[in-house]
Amino acid sequence: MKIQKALSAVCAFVMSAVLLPQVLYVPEFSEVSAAESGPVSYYGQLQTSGNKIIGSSYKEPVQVKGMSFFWSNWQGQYWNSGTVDRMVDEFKCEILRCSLGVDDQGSIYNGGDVGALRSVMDAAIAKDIYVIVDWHSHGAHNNTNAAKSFFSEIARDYGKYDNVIFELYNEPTMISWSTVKGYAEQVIPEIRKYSDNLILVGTPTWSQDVDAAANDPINDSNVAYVLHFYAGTHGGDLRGKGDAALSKNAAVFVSEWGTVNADGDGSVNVGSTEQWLSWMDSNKLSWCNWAISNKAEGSSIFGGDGSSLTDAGNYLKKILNAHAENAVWRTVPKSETDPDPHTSDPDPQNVERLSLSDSGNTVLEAENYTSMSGVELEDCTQGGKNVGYIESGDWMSYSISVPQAMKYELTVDAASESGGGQIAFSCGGNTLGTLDIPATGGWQNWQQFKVTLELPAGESDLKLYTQQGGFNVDKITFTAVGGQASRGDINRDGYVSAADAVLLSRYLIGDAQLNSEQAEQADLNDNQVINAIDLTLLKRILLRQ
Ligand code: IDC
Repeated sequence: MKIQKALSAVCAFVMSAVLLPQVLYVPEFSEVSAAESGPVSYYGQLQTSGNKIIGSSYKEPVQVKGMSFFWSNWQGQYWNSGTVDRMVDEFKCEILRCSLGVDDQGSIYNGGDVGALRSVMDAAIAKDIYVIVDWHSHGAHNNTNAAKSFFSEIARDYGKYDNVIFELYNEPTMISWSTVKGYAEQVIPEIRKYSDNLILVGTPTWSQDVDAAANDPINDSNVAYVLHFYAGTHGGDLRGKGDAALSKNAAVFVSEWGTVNADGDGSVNVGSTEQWLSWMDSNKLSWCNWAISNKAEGSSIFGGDGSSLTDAGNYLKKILNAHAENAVWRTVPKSETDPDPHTSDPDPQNVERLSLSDSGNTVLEAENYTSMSGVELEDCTQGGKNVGYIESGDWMSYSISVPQAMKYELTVDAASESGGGQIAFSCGGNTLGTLDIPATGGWQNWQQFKVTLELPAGESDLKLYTQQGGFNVDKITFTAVGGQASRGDINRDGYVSAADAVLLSRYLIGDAQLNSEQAEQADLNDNQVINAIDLTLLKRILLRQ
């Protein structure tokens, strides 16, 4: 059930609320409200959860995709509600990034227009999409006070909208992470006076060194680190930095990327872009593409006439429209993703019985239960699905077939953000053993936990009952212990060999007696009867040997 994760989100919210000053500002300007139903009313406020970003009302990883406006001071003609509507309706953007032009000394360019920024933000809120307020500078730390007063004002007026994301520093250049972090630590409290929304922090080397940030993270519960790439220039090395940051449990946000070269020009590099897109999809990284512009350079989505689409424009429209085909908020009714939709238990599935190998490994995918109570499936970072929302009293049942009664070591791939829990394994009402699952630091931070169980022979239902929740389970690997049978050594000479088959054959025709220890070895399927089936099982073991 979803209570566990909802609780941790509530705790995160309460904790961040505690850090807020006592008096929350009540804005005086006229309220903006969503005229349409879009991703924001579905997912809610974006929040970091381990290395993922989830929604306050959708507790699964959220990935939103959209476009970035160009420097406001140079392409102000697009900073209006007409462009926002076109980006949402035609391009299917779920997020827009407002790159407010700020010079290298950290001051808003003369042409920069905060009024236009506000009208774009209002239009985005009306369309129910996410909107990033980007302090688009390469030298913001040179004027921290300007950033502080700007973000304080914007957070005061817009921080209560789930739509709004604050991006503190587009791209620091060749400066240290500690300098950037020092700047962010001064600006963040200005925002936190009014809002606990997601904050994006740019990283050194034009927002590439997310690994450096992940090694020394900012102490705030809702911060993600920014990675920018240009497909014509950057490839696997930069993705490696992203992977390193994710492996340190940092949330990564691609607030700007280009299909072209890092100078913003050149032709669309489809091959490299596709590699980047699939990497971002597999890590559920949200993104904005550069740029809503008609400047004569390859990254502009508009041509010289200001409205026709360039190669980059057509390509981005295609990518964003394809994403719209599958986006959860467009395809799954909200009622189905609301907390704990399970009203009737158990929930059956049509799954084939799994035959366990008696000599090697057999993998059981946790989602292949035949029935369950109270759990849900979700996308797994290890591939496929995992079982999630497992809480005390929830269970999954699996149809298995065991060639002969023997010990198996079960390796359970499990994850738990905090707390963990305990699984009790049973077959036919008999408890076989229990396994403790400790916290792994994230709902997709998979670790392996082992327990050895003696499984009865033949077909049975293996039940995983949750003594205490909660945790996620991805798969269980069954390893026949020692790769050899724990039965079949009927003459007790330490080996399962042809001599045992001869002894069993003689017993079956009444030509030999077995003592109780030998009889236990002869009852290969552990059904309390020694007959020709046991001889067949024994012969099968011998043939494999
Ligand atoms: C570029 C514009 C270019 C402009 C330049 C000014 O495309 O026309 O002359 O800014 O600095 C980034 C930056 C983004 C750049 C873009 C392309 O965030 O502002 O825009 N880029 O160079 N980082 C990597 C590439």
